[in-house]
This record gives sequence, structure tokens and C-alpha cells, in this order.
Amino acid sequence: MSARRSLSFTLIVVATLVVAACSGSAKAGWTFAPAPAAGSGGTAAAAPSATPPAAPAQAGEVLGTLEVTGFDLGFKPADFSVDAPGAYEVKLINTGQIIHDVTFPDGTVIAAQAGQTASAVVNVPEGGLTFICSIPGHADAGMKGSISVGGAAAGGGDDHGGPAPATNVEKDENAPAYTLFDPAAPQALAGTVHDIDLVIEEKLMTVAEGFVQAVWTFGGTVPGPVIRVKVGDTIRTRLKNPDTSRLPHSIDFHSSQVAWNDEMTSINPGEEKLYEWTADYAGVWMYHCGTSPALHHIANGMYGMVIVEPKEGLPPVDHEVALVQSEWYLGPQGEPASLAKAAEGAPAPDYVVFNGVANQYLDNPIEVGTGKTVRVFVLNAGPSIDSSFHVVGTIFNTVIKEGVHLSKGNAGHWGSQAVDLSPAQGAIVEFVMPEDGLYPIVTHAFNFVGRGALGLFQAGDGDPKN
Ligand SMILES: [Cu+2]
Repeated sequence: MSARRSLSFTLIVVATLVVAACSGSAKAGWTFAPAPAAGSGGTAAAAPSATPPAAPAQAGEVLGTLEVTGFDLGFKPADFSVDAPGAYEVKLINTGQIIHDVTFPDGTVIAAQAGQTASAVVNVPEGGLTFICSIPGHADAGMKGSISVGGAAAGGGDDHGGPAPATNVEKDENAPAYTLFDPAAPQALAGTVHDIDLVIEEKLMTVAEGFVQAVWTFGGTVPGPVIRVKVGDTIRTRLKNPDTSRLPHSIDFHSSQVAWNDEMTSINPGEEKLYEWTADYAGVWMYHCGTSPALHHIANGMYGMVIVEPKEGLPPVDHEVALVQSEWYLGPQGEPASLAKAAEGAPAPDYVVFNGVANQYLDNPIEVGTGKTVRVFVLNAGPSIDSSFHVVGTIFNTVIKEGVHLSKGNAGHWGSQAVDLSPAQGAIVEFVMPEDGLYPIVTHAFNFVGRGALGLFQAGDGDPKN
């Protein structure tokens, strides 16, 4: 369900942009009016008028009606079976937010705008028919179907409806539900010397709906716990690797200045190690396991965020949220993430996620007050993909990224739309949601939005209309 929702939401965002551009072109006053799309007739807006008249494929008795629901982005049902070849009426009910069509190989197009219904008569031959939605991208996203005769496969293809699978790992319908990761940033630890026990746990985790991996964790969660301190504090981390672990592990705090071959060395199952550091610099920092191959230990869940505030603390705001972006390169169900996939020169993650689980804040929007100041601590844990962190509908009035500070109230009134974070980089952003509504959380590398990197802020009741 969540994969479908994520795709449909992506489409709503895209569709909103298309609608805005189309309606804008009809108005005066655009400084840069959108140019007509090349090859008109291929655009979504032009498609309805370009639809060929619906004519029966051949004369004769209509044997029945096949009702297909087109949604964003799939057909339901996608596969029909009829008893005999012949003429059938195909009725498309579009329940999506944008235009869809049913296009057959002979060129018959049954197009319906959002909320509309359209139909035509098609001739189904003995070998059956396949169909797609011809709006660019929709077939690739899953809008494919078939009509078979007598149960035989139509067109010899593997057409099936619904969103395209995001991964080569088969979904397990019986996988346990994921555990929601609380997105609220914790308060800074009290005092100036902190003793922190960090216990490593190797465990099974549902990382996306239907996908379970044997992850390695700091403290039992992916990401590990957010550790929040202030400049000048002393942090004594006792890393414990229980004897139930299969592997050695270690920890590397980017917020510390220590020798790699001292504090960061690996400990075997059954061992523990003290890693003492002082918070010398403020920022949003990564910690991770550095045990070889570090790529695998990070890709399999061993990372987290350290927030170091200035000595005097950060000014209070209304909401504080911590988001860690990272990638999942799925191994087989119930096994660790695939090192081979993670190690590709051009890595193609199955999922890109916020706080460990695909689409969790799409399913469970983060509620904030309308007009209130929201501060997000954001870290890109990678291991390998850049982030372009953006909250749709907002402008960051404050950005503190890797020591560079854009301040609210600056003389030029500069603002920021997206924060670029290479792996291991972190930032603090602040913004306001001006009206009740939904504000999507994305990386603006949009190929990953449909792969789990999508959440929502809900301001007020989420409904801008009341
Ligand atoms: Cu490790």
C-alpha cells in the first residue's frame, strides 16, 4: 500500500506542476510563459482532443463490457479474461488525479480525464490483447494490462497492473509491519559529561512494507539513537558488542577528533570499548561503524546522528525534527543488505529512506502547527547517494550546513530551497508552513522519491480548504 501511495503522491506533485504550467500559459502576466510542448498531441493536456473517435473495431454483436479502473498509477483489474474472441466494450473509469487512457496496439485510445469515464468497443482476437496507458511514463510506472481469451496469456507478455516493482527482491506479503521511528529530535543531554552505553544489536527489521533485512544496529534501531550535546561537553561512549553478535563492529564519531587506529578499532562479539571524545565543534554529525567493509556496515544500518549545539544552545523553536536519509540495497528477504549492489560504481538503491523505513512519514505524517517555526536536523548517512533535501511548499529561512550559516533576517533577505548533502554531511534548516496543509519531505533527486524518500509534514488539520 505504501509503495502505491508514494507513487501516487509523486504524481500528484508532478501533476500539480503540470496543471500550474498549463493554466499559467492561458493567462497574461507570465514573464516566462511556458513554450508549447514539442510534438503537440503527445502532451497530457492535448491528449483528449487528439483522441481518435471511439469506433467499433468491427461490426457485430458486442459480447460484453469490461470495466477497468485507472488510478495513479495502475489499472484495476489489470488482467481480464473473456470466454470468446469478438467485440467488447471497454469502459475506463478514471479515479486518479490526472488524465489516463487505455491504448490498444491497433491505436484505439480510450481517454478519460480525472474523475471521468470513457468507453469504446474493441475487437479481442483469439490471441488476446494487451493495453497500456499512453501518457508518457505511465506504462513504465505500471499502467499495463491485458485481455485474454479462455485464460490463455495475452500477448505473451508479463503485463500486470499496479506500480512497477521497485526492487528485484520479491515482496513478502507476510512481513511484519515496520516500526515507526519517532522523528522528534531529543533534548540536549543534561550536564557536561555524558556516559552513554551503546549496545550493538544484529536483528531483523522491516525496512519497507514487505521487505525484511537482517540489519546491524546501534541500540536496536536504524538509524541509531540521536545523541545531542553542546560544545565543550565530554562524551564517554561505551560500545558493547554482545556475544550473540556474529560480527566485529566499531564506531566512528565524525564529531570527534581522535586517532582512527585508537578509538575506532573494531571489537569482537563479547567485547566492549570506551570511546571518549569532547564536542569541539557545533554541527550535525554522522556516526557509523567503520569495520571492514565499512560500506557494508553502513549500508546495513550502522549509522546515526550527533547534534552538537553551540555552548549557549540553539534558540528555542516550536518543533524540532531529526531526519537521517540513507539507502537500502536489499539483500534476499531476511538477510543483510547486498554489499554487491551497494558497491556498484553507479549504485542503484532499492530504497532511499528517511529514518530507516521507506515512506514511513507518508503513512504517518509529522504533525506541526501552522505558522510555527520548524527546525529539522538532517543528515545524509548515504552510504553513497547525494541528498537534495527539500520540503515542498516551504523556504528555508535558516540553514546551517557544515559550518556555513544562512541566518533568518539577513540583510539581503536570502533564502534557500534545497540543501545539498553529500554522504556524511549534515545541516540544520528552519522554516514555517504558512497555511494548513500537507508539505512533502523529499530529496529533490526525484528518481528516489518513488523509492521511499517521501514523507509529509501536516500543518494544522492538513486541509487548506477549511
Ligand atoms: Cu559494524
